[in-house]
Amino acid sequence: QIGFFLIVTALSFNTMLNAQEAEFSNLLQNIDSREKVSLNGLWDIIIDPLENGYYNHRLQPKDDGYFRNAKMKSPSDLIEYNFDTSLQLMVPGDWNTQMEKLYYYEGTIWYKKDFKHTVKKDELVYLYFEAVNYEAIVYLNGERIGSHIGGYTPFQFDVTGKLKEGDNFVVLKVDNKRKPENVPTVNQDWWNYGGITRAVHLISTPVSHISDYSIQLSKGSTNTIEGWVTINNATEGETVTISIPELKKSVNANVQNGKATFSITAKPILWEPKNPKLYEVVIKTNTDKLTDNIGFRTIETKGSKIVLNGKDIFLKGICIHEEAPFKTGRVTSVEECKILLNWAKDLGCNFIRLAHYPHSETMIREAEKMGFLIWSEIPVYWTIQFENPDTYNNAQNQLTEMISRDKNRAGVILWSVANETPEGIARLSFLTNLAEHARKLDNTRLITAALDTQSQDNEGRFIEDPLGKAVDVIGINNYCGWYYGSPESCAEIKWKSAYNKPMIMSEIGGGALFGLHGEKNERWTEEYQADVYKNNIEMMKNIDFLAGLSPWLLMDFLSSRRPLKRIQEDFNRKGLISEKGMKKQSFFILRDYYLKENN
Ligand code: GCB
Repeated sequence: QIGFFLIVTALSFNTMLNAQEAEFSNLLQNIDSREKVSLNGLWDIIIDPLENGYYNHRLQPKDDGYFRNAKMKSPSDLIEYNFDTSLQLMVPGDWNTQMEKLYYYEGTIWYKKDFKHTVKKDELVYLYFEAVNYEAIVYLNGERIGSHIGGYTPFQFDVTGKLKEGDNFVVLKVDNKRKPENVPTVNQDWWNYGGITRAVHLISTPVSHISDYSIQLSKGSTNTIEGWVTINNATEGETVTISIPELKKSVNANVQNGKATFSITAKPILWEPKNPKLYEVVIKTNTDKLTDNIGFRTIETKGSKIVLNGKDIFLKGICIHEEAPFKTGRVTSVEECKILLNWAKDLGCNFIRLAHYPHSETMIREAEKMGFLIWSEIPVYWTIQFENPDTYNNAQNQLTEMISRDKNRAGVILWSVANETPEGIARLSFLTNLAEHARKLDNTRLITAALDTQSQDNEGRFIEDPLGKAVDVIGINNYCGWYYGSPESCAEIKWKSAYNKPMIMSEIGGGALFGLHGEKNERWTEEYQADVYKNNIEMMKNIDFLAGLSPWLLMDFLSSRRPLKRIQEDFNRKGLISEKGMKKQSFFILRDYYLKENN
């Protein structure tokens, strides 16, 4: 009976979710091509663990909270906060690594920034946040303008008419408390960096402006570029021109109901790792003009192969967290992205798995320019509340925002909907719905998920998780030699799959402290880790449906699950490179393997 109830609940949940429309969020595209003012730099902050600036003593939201940014007017005034004499934090940046006392802090911090603005007629202004972890409530000049949930995707508010001539201030209540219903949930193996972790901008556009677009080769074709452009405040029937000067192509399309669709016959040089060709694409309306650099390529699967531009490709990859080299904390600069990516290049990679959440747009764009194929993921990680509709909506929203932002990036070939989720009816329906949602938004890329549910029998490991049905490419996380088995035992393991689909070994690995040496059976030594890699590489050679590999991971990273003193010191040590940039032995073992694979 309980089983029946579960099935009925899962089915009705399923129907409810299917009823939803797949729509983009109208997130401004290619913000670097827009006129914008940066709100980065030092922000005044108030640390507020009890949320005193939000609730009164009856725990009701109050209307004279810290967002009012009140100032004393007479000596007798009682105002128990003052942003102008407060602490300060750098934006973009996590708070944990900027102030010792915030290292473990999870809760609310108020941020305030003063700025000057000149009001111009005939323009719209958006307040754009590249990411805030986790929940943000945003106030402009003391008034609430909106909120956002999810720590790794961008969001924006139209603030036209709310900005004043001259002095303005923006206040954010940022809360990174972990909650069971959140995505990710309460446990995760990476640091819960709080704060305004990515850049903030004021972006101006003409009143009638290009709000979104999608421009790619149509699925399976190498000579038809198709897409659409949406216009905010469009005139019905107006013309949008899309041109690709290098290809000597230009088409006009008419706007109907705010959207123009088009198709261009062309034979572009295809984007690929060895030649990551990008074309300048210009989109023009009567009032607006945007330029983007776009690559064209096809990606599909054939049986157990991943096929790029009609040719089989083996993905030589590595997993990367968005953690800054040398100083730890969140990556905040293009230079830090480049260091990580150059290490991946040095390793011989053509592929990166950006774990376990959408990385910054800068990271994606730099990776694309360098020719990396990219796996991009939302933080549906471990055991989230699969039966909770709010949790589903949150995950779906993060997926929509990720695809919204990066749908024009040729480098991105895989959208991942989950990592290491436990089998079950509610989870299957949750993730199948996410996969369907991603396909409705973008039918040109492949859908994947990293699974750790493979079963084991005398002959080896067997992939039969029913989620395999919902994805195009199966990711497998498997820690032979670390969480189970000795390293030597791995080489012999045989793999079978119930699906005729490509499999990427999306994680393998083991920990080592850089500079710690010993016998290969001594945990935490570089020799032990190297042995894990050698034997796993042998295992890999026996998997005929293996289409790629992305070991765990490029660089050691902070995680509160890793307390072992003198070894971990809060770092997950499975990096091939230490957090200080030192390469461990296993880096060179993996590199040798990749250099011998010659595609
Ligand atoms: C995993 C997770 C990853 C962890 C890793 C580990 O399977 O996907 O987030 O950090 O294992 O080190 O245990």
